[in-house]
Amino acid sequence: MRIGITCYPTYGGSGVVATELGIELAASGHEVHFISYSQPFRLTGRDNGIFYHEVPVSNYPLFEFPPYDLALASRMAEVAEFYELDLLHVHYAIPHSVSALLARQMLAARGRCLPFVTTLHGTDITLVGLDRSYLPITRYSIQESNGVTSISNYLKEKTLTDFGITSPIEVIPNFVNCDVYTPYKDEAIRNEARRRLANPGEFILMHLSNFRPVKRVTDVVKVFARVLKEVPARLVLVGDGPDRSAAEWLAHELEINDKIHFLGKQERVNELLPLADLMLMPSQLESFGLAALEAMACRVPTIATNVGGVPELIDDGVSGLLYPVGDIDNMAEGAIRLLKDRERLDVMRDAARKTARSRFCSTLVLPLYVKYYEQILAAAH
Ligand code: GMT
Repeated sequence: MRIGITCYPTYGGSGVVATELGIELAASGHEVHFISYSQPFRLTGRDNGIFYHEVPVSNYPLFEFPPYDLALASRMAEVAEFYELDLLHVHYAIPHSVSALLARQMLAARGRCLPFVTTLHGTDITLVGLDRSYLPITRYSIQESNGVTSISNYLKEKTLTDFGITSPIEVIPNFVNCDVYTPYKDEAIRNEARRRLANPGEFILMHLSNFRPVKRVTDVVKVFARVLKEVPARLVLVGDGPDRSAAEWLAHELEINDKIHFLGKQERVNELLPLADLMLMPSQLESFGLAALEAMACRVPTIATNVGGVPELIDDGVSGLLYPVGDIDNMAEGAIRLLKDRERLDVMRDAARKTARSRFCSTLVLPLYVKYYEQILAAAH
């Protein structure tokens, strides 16, 4: 198939999922065309069967807000025509599904069929889509999509209830390539690599996100401060975003800044994650929690909040630990008990990797997308 993929290229889990999906599709022989305002950040260095089409958004003094959605729709229609795309797959409803809808209509007027699939990721429904100003058009573009998938049951139910959507939504969970996200085979090499981040005998706690308020990064620092009172440890923060400076301020205030590494945005998180002993994800809401899945594939269990789709990924007490939002004391207590019980930690680490491999590996999930595309194409023609 020839598939056009549109996503947010620089920020957040939906762009990561879209990029990894494109890479996997291309690796299995499909032709993938990314259409976006900049190259998706995880795409660097991959080119077999993958094309990237930038969307130029021209500015003009009259445009207080440059019309990206229109430029995107235009480019989608052009690319679909020039490269004979079979379908478009847009990630994150706003504004991508609206642009895809326009592109489909533009091509229909020229006698061409261009169905599109919308994948819902989370904040497009839970935050942005419920803003009254975005709700009607988001609902319309979801309803008008040829196919809609959501990355968890939680998000599917939320969309059906909050948006009153009547068309079917297919749940296709997020996935991870378990050969790329994998634990170190040799413990000595892992220990050597850990020395860049921690002294021998220190545990490594990690957090990976876009540092938006929904991620509650200051809770990560607070949990770590409590853990540090009981066990020698370092905190490694991967990513960047609006709440980074709040986290840095707190680290200084608590006088633990010398135990924390702010690494900023990193391209190869698969090389960092397996160095951790525990992942922290104390989010206000996660419709899935991709960062936790990537850690689990690297045999790193997550201490997370019991919200949204997270319980569909993490089995509390088995492959990680779940707590109510803001329950800093118990999250820290859970982490300390786990770190002090090497045997229990090892069992949980194995369970985390096993969950990633047996339920969320790209080899299992990719065929679900391909089958879904085939259904959509059959229905559209
Ligand atoms: O919250 C983010 O990190 C951004 C957002 C996105 O769409 O980029 O993430 C959502 O999609 C991810 C990938 O499917 C999910 O793993 C996240 O749980 C989800 N975030 C929220 O629901 C807050």
